[in-house]
Amino acid sequence: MGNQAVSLIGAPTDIGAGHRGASMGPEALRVANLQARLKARGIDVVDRGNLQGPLNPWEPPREGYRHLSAVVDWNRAVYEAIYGELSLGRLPVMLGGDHCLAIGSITAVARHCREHHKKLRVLWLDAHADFNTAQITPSGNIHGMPVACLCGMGPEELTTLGGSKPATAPDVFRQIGIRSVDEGEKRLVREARVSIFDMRQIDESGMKRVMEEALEGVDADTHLHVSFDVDFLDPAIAPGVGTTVRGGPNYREAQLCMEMIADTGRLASLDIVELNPAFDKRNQTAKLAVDLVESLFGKSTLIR
Ligand code: 6HN
Ligand code: MN
Ligand code: MN
Ligand code: MN
Repeated sequence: MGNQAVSLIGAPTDIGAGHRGASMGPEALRVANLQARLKARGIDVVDRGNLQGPLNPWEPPREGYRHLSAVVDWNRAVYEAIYGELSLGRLPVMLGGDHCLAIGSITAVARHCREHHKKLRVLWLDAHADFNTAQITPSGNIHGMPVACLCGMGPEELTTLGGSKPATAPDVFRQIGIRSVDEGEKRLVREARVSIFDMRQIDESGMKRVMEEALEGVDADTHLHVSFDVDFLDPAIAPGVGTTVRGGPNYREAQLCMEMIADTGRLASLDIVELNPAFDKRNQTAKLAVDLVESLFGKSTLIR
């Protein structure tokens, strides 16, 4: 993995979230030394700075969506930036920002995969399934909807971001760490047959077996995208998120998850989202996220 070229792209917004503060995520990751820590691994890392978009007007939902037009603006910017980096042959790391931005990043990744005849696999590390629609959302917050949008269920402006719809299909996703799914959302993920490795399964089978299954079929033709929602982690070690849910992976389980992804050698794009410094203590969650991202880029592989 030594001669990879990585581009960091900040998307400082909380436009799709239910709490303010994820807009500070990119800076918190920089303060936690993300770039230097990856550089120390021998990786060429360029920080492209921050994308720009509308401020958060903090309005109530309209027709099931909060801030839809601003969410579209931000996702267009993310889509263009991520697609551009992939076209340069670089590995884009989107520093969110809330999880609605994965609509833009993964739509770009899916287009890149179509153009390069690559199979796409998305590992969705999250406490939540993020498969809500305007009809079933309990909040109207679009960060609870990106997977549905990517699968073609959602507002036209978001489902057609990359030109064609759907951007991708449910079978590319493997969701890991899930422990909070809303009632209507449960029915939808079941109907769409999204592959979900929930916390119950991690408890029963262990992270090792779960990751083996989630990575099954990943080969030389696979583009592996990791969408890392920091609320995946247990709040005891990662308090710096807006939507904590008890009972997530502990430090070693999270490390093993990242290490097993690194072992595939197929990581080709990454989102780090939902980090919320307003809820954090002394930037500990950002530091932990950086730690885990180092493992994702092979840090622990060297000692074996
Ligand atoms: N996230 N399921 C809840 C909702 O409002 O739709 C929470 C979503 C959280 C989304 O953490 O990326
Ligand atoms: Mn490529
Ligand atoms: Mn999420
Ligand atoms: Mn989440």
